[in-house]
Amino acid sequence: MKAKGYLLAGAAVVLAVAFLLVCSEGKSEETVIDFKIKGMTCNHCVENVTKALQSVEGVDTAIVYFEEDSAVVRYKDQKPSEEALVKAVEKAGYGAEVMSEAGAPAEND
Ligand SMILES: [Cu+2]
Repeated sequence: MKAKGYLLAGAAVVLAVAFLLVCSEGKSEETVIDFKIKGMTCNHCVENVTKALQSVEGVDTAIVYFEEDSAVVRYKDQKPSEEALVKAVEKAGYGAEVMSEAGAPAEND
C-alpha cells in the first residue's frame, strides 16, 4: 500500500524535525547572570528594571521577578558588562547586585 509508505515517511520527517529542535536547543550556548534588585514596589518598577537591563548591549532577554527582588539576564554570544547592567538599573532608580552562582551576593572588595 502506497498510503502506508507516505505515512511512515511523514512520521520520519516529524521525528527528524523534533530531533533537530531538541539538538539545537541543547547546542545554543545561552548563559545567565543573576541579579538581586532593590527598590521595586510594583509591576511598573518591574517594567522599568526589565527595560533597563534589556537596553544593555549583549543582553538577549531580561526577566525580573518582583516577589524575589531578583532578575535573570540571558545572553548568547558576548557577555554583557555586569557593571553596565548594574549602572543601567541604578540609572532607572533601583539597586542591583550581581549574585554568585550559588545565589549568594557576589564578593567584591
Ligand atoms: Cu513601581
